[in-house]
This record gives sequence, structure tokens and C-alpha cells, in this order.
Amino acid sequence: MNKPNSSKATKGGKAGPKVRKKYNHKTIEAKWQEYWATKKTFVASDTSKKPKKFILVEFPYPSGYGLHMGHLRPYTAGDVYSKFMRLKGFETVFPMGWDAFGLPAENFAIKHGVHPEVSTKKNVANAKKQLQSWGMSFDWSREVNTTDPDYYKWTQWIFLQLYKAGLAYEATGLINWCPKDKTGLANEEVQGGVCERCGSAVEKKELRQWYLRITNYAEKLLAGLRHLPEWPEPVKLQQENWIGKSLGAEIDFHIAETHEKLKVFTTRPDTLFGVTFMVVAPEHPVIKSLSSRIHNIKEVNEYIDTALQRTEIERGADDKEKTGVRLEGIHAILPGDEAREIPIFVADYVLFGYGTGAIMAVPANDERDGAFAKKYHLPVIQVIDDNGKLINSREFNGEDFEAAKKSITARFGKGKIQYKLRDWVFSRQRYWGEPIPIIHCEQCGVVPVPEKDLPVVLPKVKKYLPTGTGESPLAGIESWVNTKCPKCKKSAKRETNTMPQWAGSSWYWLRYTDPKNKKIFADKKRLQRWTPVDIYFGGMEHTTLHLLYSRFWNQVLHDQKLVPASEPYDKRVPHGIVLGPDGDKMSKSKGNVVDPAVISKQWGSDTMRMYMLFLGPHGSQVAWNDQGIIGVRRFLERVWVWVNQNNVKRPASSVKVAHDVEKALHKLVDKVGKDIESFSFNTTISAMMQFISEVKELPASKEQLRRFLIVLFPFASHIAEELNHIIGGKKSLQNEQWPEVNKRLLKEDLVDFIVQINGKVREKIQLPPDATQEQAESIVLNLQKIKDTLEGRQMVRKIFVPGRLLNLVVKL
Ligand code: ANZ
Ligand code: ZN
Repeated sequence: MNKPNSSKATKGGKAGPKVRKKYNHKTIEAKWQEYWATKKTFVASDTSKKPKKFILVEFPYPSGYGLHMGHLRPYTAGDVYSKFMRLKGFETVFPMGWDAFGLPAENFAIKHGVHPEVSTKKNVANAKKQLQSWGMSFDWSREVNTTDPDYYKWTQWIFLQLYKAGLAYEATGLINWCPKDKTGLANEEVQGGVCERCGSAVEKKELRQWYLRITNYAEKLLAGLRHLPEWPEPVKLQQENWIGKSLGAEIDFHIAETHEKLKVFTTRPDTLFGVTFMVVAPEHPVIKSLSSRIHNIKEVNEYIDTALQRTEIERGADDKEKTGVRLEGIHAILPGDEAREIPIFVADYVLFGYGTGAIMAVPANDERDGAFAKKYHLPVIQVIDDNGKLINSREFNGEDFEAAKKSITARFGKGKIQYKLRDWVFSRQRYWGEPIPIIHCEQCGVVPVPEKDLPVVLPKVKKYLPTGTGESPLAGIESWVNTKCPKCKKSAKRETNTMPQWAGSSWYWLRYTDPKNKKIFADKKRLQRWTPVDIYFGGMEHTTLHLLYSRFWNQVLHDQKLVPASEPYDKRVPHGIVLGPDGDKMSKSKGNVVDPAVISKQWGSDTMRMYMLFLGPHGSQVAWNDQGIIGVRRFLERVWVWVNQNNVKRPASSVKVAHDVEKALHKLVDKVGKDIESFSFNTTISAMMQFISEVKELPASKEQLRRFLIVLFPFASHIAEELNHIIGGKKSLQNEQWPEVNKRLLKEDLVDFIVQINGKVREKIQLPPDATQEQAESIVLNLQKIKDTLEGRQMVRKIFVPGRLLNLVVKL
């Protein structure tokens, strides 16, 4: 066996005569991408008898800037997992598509002065090329595009099912409005008071809107989380908090002067006798209805005007200085104590969108009420003692506070379950979205478009800029707006609002199971075969948006017996974001964006993929740093040389060494298999690197090489295929099986290790064959017999022969 000159060899395999070809990622990668596409290697069978896996990654917005590192990370993870599952014998579907409606696509089109349809087509083609160049095993036969009328026909159809079930309704309401994007937004799209898309401060605007009654599903959405043991706790907790269930009571107070009711929601009915004032939200109708009785109505109205300019987030912040104005001239009466007159304030820390928009304030027990009372010098009454028993509460004195919650509710109010979740504002005043399939008729009112008339195709127009008036650009297209009422056949008008960008993604995984079906969004049998999704790789940022919305749609469709699974995704695997080399979030303005196209061109996609996974644990955020990528590239070059040099007929004398490779190989197969299943991708790469440094000078049989290449395949698929081809492989590695692990070979065996003093054998111990001198010494120098012999002598030298002996040379 020729000992490879590894240092030379890694520079491109010029070392021995056997490594004829240099590792050239460009030709290899193009060749195998073409091979996989023409052989349909990754197309999943709908009819195979094998058990299934449905592996999903979030489909991208095809932005004009192309896909970025933030896509590469989860897609590579999903790809490795899918390839592994195929090797493990599962019929695995790993589909991909385009979430191409919505603001990002439209804003890009506006900025560059091209029609969104044109730019979307171009961007999709470009992104698809990118994905193919990354060696992804997507099943392109199932590709979907949310802007394709054959696709959004079904998005509209599902909307109609929601409508028919009473889950879609029209109402005029004060909604979030983004002044820059010139459209209404859902609560979920407002984060920290700003638009989730563009970062503008969100305003309030009174608009006619379509809403989806997601609140009807609040309980189901919560309950469903309990049946998702494979979801990470932080993700479940975030959804749970967003749904925000509170158990409490509604209690009616009365205005002393008019006997009008003022209803509050409280989670602490037991503190009723501690109420020393009430607060209503600035939007509360009681202010208008009692305005003639409020002496300081001018001051009140001025306060309301400024309060309404603040966002809900600002208003609700705990640390904010409390402000408010007393409604002079009116009071409330405390239920249970007619004699107590309670002042009423308007203050912006009470939100109109929650509970009843009015509260009973208990400064002794509620922090915000306490701060407010302090500022406005209002009394504080203790009603719960240190033992949790009621005091100052008339006939309830002495009751335990938990029990008093029930008894006080029973006497003065009624139990109430309150959710923070609001109905989903489902219309946008933008062009680039699915038209809402509704017709407005003067006689018949709101009429759904008959299913046979779907899709309602988005008209091709020249002007698609948002109007900013609260009307969609579609409203200006008379030829499209004017239509016939499906019921009475008289002239009527189309709904001109479009759906939000979250519509198409609320059911896309279902369509992957049956993307070409013309009769239904997906055939039952196909859904039965593939759903639920086994693993969904995606970002934390979608937890209370896409991940919540799509669970909602799935539950509705399940209740209508249209989909078999009650929950869409068995397991959710979030990833950490990819930061720029400087540790900051990658952004154009900071100039720290690393473009995958540049990296893959220079280093090859195999290297790029492996390096991405190697950067750190899948769940943690990682900083991309070009400096480390050379290490991965060298690893692949070593693989190239090792396999090429072993591509020979093996003489019998190499059997013993081949056994060492065999052991290392079993260890590797075992480790990588376990690590992929636990999404510990970075450690799989380390294990492979360690394997190669262990075996790179050892001969291996073709059969061993083949097994190693199977292990490498999910990660660096192109080079693995090429090397397999070089050693005589006739089919794609994807059609192989994951190698068996022989447990017996996993045990590290120990070797006899001799301890000498001045060349004389003194002791025999057992050590792992690769123990270092340091490890050997730490054991040897602590042996009693050795210690005794060395006592008082001066050590001159230590001679260490790895795996064999340690000779201690001392002065006699
Ligand atoms: C009296 C009280 C005493 C309260 C006490 C709390 C503690 P969660 O858990 O979020 O549901 N509240 C009710 N409606 C509100 C609104 N629209 N804007 C601001 N605050 C509102 O909180 C419910 C509690 O928040 C309610 O119970 C009410 O204050 C307040 F020691 O009533 B509580
Ligand atoms: Zn009509």
C-alpha cells in the first residue's frame, strides 16, 4: 500500500498515480444535479408500500434579492434529514413551493417598476435555480405557487368554507393600519407597536374589513398544543400566551346617577371590596353616552384624543407612567355596598379590545392600579390578609380567597373565560393577493361567489400601487368590479380587498400531497397517505403568525371532515438565525450580508452545506464566518484522496488494517445516525472529520468506502455520488440503505501497555490504543508501585511509544 503523502494530496490529489483527478466541485455538482433531475431521484411515490415521512420546510417568498443564508440553514437541515429518512427505508416527501403573494413581492415590484407578476416569475425561476444548485432533494413534481390561479382557486374555496361555517364575517372596526404599506394589518402582524414587515409605527383606522373568527377556535388551538409532545416548549408557550386564556368573572357595576350598567372583567372577583375606583378605556361608549353629565368633558375629550394616538403596546406597557382623567359628575356604586361611591376615570392603560374595556381597580392587589392610585391620591383598602383570608369584605370576611372568587362571582356576577386572541383581520387594501371571493349586491347583500366560478382571477392591471385611502387598487378597475349578483342576477360589485399574505401558506402542505388535483384541494386518500407533516423545520418568528394561522385552518378543515389529522405538524424544529461575520443580524444596510451564491461558487455547495451545519447547534444562532470554511473544504479533499487512493484491488496483507477502518466506520454510522435523529448536525460533521483523520492513511475495501459514502451522502451529496461512481457504484447513493451497525464493534478495546523504569518492565496496564502521553502518565504516575520506586529519585526523561509503553528514565 502506498502511503499517501497527505499534505500534498490534499492540495488536489497530485500525490500518487492513483488519484488522477483533482476534486473539482464545479463539474461534479453540475453533473449530479442534472442526474438527480433527469432520474427523478427525489420524487416521492404516492403508492409505494413503504412507511412515509413528510418533511417540510417553510416555503420562501421569492424575493428579487434571491435566497439567503437564512434559507440555506433550515433547508439544508431538512434536506439532510430527508435523505437520511430515504436511506432508512421511508418513502419520504420533501416538497417545495413559493409563497409569492403579499407585501414583500409587491413592494419589490413597486420599487423596481415591474409588474409583480413579471417580477415574481423571474424571482421564482431564479430561486429555483439556487435551490437546485444547493443540491436539495426537493420533489419538484409537487411544486406549488400561491399566485397560480390553479392554486389560489383552492385558497378561495377554503375561504368560502369558512364563510359558510360562519367563520368569516364583514365588520367595520378600528384596525391596525400601516401608513407605509398603506394597508390594514392583523394583530399578529404588529410587533412591539410596529409593522412586522416594514417597521413603521402602526396607526389605528376605522375600516370595513373581513375577519376570520379564529377566536371560536381559541380553546381548540390551546387544547391541541397539549397533544403535540414533539413541539418545543418555548414555541407552545408563545402560542399559549398569545391565545392568552384567563379565567375570571364579569361583574356589573351601576352608574349612580343614571343606573346605567358598567360591566367589568376581572380575574380577581375576591378583591371586589377592595375596589376604590374604576377605569374605562378611552374608546369606551359610556363616555359618549354620559357626556352631558360629565362636567369636565372638554378635558376628557382632549385626553382621549392624545391617548388614541398611542399604540396599544405603548398603552399597555407596565413600566409606563400612568395617566388619566377623572369623569367629574358621575360615580359608580359598589355591588354589595350601596353606600360606597366609586370614582370613574378614563385612562389609557385600560385597553378597549380586551374584556369589557372597563375595570374595577383594586390598588391593594393590582400593581398598575396601585401606581395609578398613588399618583391620583386614591384610597387603598386591604381585603386579603397574610393568610389569604378575606378582610374588610362584609359577610365574606374569613373566607379563603380562592373560595371567595367563586362565592363573590356567584353573588354579583357570572364566571367568564376571556382570551387575548382577537379575530383575524383578513383583508388587505393591496393589489398583490388572492381576491376575496365575495360579491356585494344591493338587494341580496353579501353573496359568496359560487364554487363553480372559482377562481376569481386577479385582474391584470397597469396600476397596482396602494391607494392609501383604505380602498384596494382593485376598486379602481370598473370592468372587474362590476359584475352580476349570483343570486338575483342584477348588477353587483365584487369585493375589492385581497387576502393577507398568510392565506396561501395556511394550507400549502396539504396541496403538496396532491398538487394537480382539479376537483378538490387534495384527495382524501393522498391526505391519508401523507399527513400530518412529520417534521416541520422553520423559524421562531412565525410562531404566532403562520404557525398559528395554519393550525387554525387545519382544525377547521378537520372539523369539516376534509382533512384527516386534527393537527398539521407532529414535530416542529426551530433553528437559530444566521448572523453576519460581525455577529450582527445580516442586513444590506450593515453591509454584512454573505451571499450563498458567492460562497457556493468559490467553495462548492457541498462545502457550503456542511459548513452551515458545522457552525453550531441547529437551535442556536450562529455567525457565518468565511475563515472556518477552509476546514470543511479540506475535509472533503481528504475524502476525495482517501477514496481515490483506495480504489484498487486490495492485497490480503491489509486485512488487519481494514479491521480498524471497519471499527471506525461502525462507530461513525452509529454516531451520525443518532445525531441526525436528534438534529445535532454539527456533531455529525465533527465525527466525520475525526473519522477521516483516523483512517486517511489506512487502506479500505470498496465495500467500506461505499458505506462511508452513504453516510456522507446526506451532507455532501455531490462529491459522495461522484466518488461512489468512481469506485464502481451504478446507482444513486439515495437508493442505498443506511448501513447496519454491529454493536460489538462499537466497544473501544484496550491494549496492553508496558511501564518501564530505566528500561526494566515494572508494570503492565490496559489503555485505549490512542491514549496520549499525558493520559498514560496521569495513570502510571499514580500507581502505588511506581510511586514507591520513584520515591526520592530525579526524573531525567520520559519515553512514550503510543499504544505500547512508557519508559521512565531516572537518576539512580
Ligand atoms: C381586579 C383585579 C385585582 C385585577 C387584582 C387583577 C388583579 P389578564 O390576566 O390579563 O386576563 N383588566 C381587565 N380588562 C382590562 C383591560 N381591558 N385593559 C387593562 N386591564 C384590564 O388580566 C385581567 C385583569 O386585568 C383584570 O382583573 C383587570 O384587573 C385587568 F388584584 O380586576 B383585575
Ligand atoms: Zn343580488
